[in-house]
Amino acid sequence: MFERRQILTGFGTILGTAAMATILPKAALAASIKPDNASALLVIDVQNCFLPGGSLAVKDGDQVVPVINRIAKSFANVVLTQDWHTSGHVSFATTHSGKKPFETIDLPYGKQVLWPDHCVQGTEGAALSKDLSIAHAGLVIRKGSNKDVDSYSAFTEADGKTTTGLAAYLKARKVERVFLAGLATDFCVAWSALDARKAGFETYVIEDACRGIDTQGSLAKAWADMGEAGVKRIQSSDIAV
Ligand code: VGL
Ligand code: ZN
Repeated sequence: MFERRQILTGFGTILGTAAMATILPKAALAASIKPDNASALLVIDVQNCFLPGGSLAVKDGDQVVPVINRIAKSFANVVLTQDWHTSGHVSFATTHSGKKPFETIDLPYGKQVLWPDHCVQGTEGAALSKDLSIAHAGLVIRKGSNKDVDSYSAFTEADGKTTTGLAAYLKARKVERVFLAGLATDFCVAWSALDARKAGFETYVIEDACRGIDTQGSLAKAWADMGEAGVKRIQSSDIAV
């Protein structure tokens, strides 16, 4: 199933990584991952608030949609997530007098970045993009509904203990590998990927199917943290469609 890695490792030991790229035929590099029944695609927060024109728009966020629609066809198991806050949520700058978006505060569970109001339950901004086309998705997880606790992760709230039930759902369905796509790379995608590793899943982030917010070095830090945790960074072209 992961021929690319095996090929790279084989050549790498003999020739070193620099030589590899030049001698490997392109066909051997393309689309070497074939999702099976033990694979799930997690589509993180592709919601209007995070798309151009939204209150917490991620740059080029809309560009992930066609990529996700294409790869989703290869997955029997797809889970969608929605950031789903109360009004007056603790993560909103407007909830804290004198605070502006992108400042941070200390909360009982740790540092919290403050955001513009976004993804309020039942609003148009919280709706999934109308351009997402994944009718076969089996589950929608809504997270961040606790007024006093944020939840970037699709698995566990920011208190580090309250579960959304996603890991148990995936395990009940015999999923061993998760692939992440969506918004934003450095917050909800990264936190979900790190928790997927903690829950014991083989974890892949599909870089070109994600876009980041990148505030105060968050994007570089997210990739570093994910790399350290054993999250694999791949491209959508690595997935056989
Ligand atoms: C997100 C910031 C605040 C995300 C959600 O989906 O990455 N980022 N809430
Ligand atoms: Zn949020």
